[in-house]
Amino acid sequence: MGSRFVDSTPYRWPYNGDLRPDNTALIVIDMQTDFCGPGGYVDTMGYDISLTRAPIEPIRQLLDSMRAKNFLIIHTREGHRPDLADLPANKRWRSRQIGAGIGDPGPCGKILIRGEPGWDIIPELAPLPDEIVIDKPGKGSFCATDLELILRLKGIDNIVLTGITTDVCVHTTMREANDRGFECVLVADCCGATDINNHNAALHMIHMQGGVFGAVTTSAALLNALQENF
Ligand code: C5J
Repeated sequence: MGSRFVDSTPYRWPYNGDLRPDNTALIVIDMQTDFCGPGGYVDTMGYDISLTRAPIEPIRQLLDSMRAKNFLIIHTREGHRPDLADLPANKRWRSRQIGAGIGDPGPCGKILIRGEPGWDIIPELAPLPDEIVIDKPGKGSFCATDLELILRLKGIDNIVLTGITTDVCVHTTMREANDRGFECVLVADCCGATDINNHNAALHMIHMQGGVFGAVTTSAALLNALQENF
């Protein structure tokens, strides 16, 4: 049992107080133009990108701090191969129903396609050259990727989750990580959804059953714990 905790709900995180730079990773999920930039996938669907842009500055501050303290930093990007071989037909069909067909041309190039401008991580949160970037075809970061192998090889027990969107890719990744035995915390102001009620509901769900997928904190509480302990 360690003694380094972050103020969080519904319990102090991590459960065992064993918070160290060499057993804890920060994951920044899908901070791509397609999800938070003008002309990207989310914008083309007609959603308010101010909601998905809100976490940019809090994530930037957290990245600064966790980079300086030598935590493992991992970025993810949702996207598909240019030949669309990894794009399920139903995912494409559904995106076309809302006028933002994955693989179709848009203001930021082909929507959600690897290598296109819209698929890039936004410059404010660009990965450093030595940071790990996981390309994923789905919502969860563990599906059809080498994320779990990398986390195990690096000795990671604890995962700090940030990015967009709270209710889709962040939640799916948190659930996948929790089922694999990782101890997860979601940083509320470092996440955003296309609908504020969905964001709030996603946070609420985590609080059930004593923290059914882990815990919820804020960047202020996490920065404070990092400053006090490392
Ligand atoms: C979605 C994501 N919402 N990154 N992707 O389709 O949450």
